[in-house]
Amino acid sequence: MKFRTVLMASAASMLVAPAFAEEEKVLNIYNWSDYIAEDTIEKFEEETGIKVTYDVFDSNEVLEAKLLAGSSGYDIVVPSASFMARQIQAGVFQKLDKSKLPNLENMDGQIMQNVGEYDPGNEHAVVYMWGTTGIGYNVEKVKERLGEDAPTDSLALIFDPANAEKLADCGISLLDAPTEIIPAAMNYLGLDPRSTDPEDFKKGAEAIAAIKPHVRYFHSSQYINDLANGDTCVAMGWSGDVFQARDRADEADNGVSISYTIPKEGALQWFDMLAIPADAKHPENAHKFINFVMDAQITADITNYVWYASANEKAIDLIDGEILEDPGIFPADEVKEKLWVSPVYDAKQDRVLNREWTKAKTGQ
Ligand code: SPD
Repeated sequence: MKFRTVLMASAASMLVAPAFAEEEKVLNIYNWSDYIAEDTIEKFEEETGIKVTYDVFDSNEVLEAKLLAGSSGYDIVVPSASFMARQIQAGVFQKLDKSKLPNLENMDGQIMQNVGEYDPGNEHAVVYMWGTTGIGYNVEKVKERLGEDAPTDSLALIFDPANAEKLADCGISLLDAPTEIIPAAMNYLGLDPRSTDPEDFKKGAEAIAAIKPHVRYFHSSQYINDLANGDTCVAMGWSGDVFQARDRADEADNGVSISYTIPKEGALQWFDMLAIPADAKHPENAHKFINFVMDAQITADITNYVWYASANEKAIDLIDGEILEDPGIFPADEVKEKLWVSPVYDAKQDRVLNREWTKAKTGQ
């Protein structure tokens, strides 16, 4: 009897063995460019012995295309929450095993609850960093062209064609991000930036087409260096990226002074999420990485390097005062009230947005 029990037990353990087999010590990460501290990956590798391959992107659309095609080969990806919501519906992600994420307790409960709108119960992802989409500008060059009263605190700086024309020679860039720039243009026009009415998309796109002759390019990462080097002077861009541009200019000591504003009309507030694709080959290692990033010191180091806000409550005391006190990174409550979060566009709305975007970019 005893022998039979042992046999059965060992047969059972053979059946479940693959689930517990130790993963090969590798991890494939796909994150936004300019979005991690210099030593984060090295520290993770040292601590865990896991070898990381780290690739970057600068567009939610590019990430989404890879995820929907399947077999991306990635174990960790970082979609923005509004994109992640529909990717969850498409079955792209696996649920997190929260027993492997003890550092979850470090996260800001309010922010996690807010992103629960996109992922009920925070079952599939945790917040990596968050930020706003606002205006980065070269203080001197804008002043030279628009005077002391240049509306640097307003979307009119970019979307008023008269201003855009005066700034054209020093270079305006817009993010290549239809779900962000069309709503910003709608907001400039006094429309609800969260509207999903095709007519509103069209009006927003027409406002972009009106300034298109004065826009040097649409791109979502090149503007960091261009602003820093003085090669462009206004960018509609992501908060931390503009602060990185300012930092690079300061380090180069090249006389370029960069500033970032959240427009007074309001701005998009977004959350980028750490998630594990359903077909990830190394989910154990992926959980180790997510837990590692939620360590207060590690996430504070990232914020201190990339100038994006952390959603980690325990990290707050470890963040540089200069960053913590900057209203462009951690906005005051009255500014927060003017921020909006992106709706989850369904496939049809997404098609209309993209069609209008193409028309605006090609000036049709
Ligand atoms: N360079 C890092 C940029 C991260 C930007 N995340 C974009 C969120 C867009 N909604």
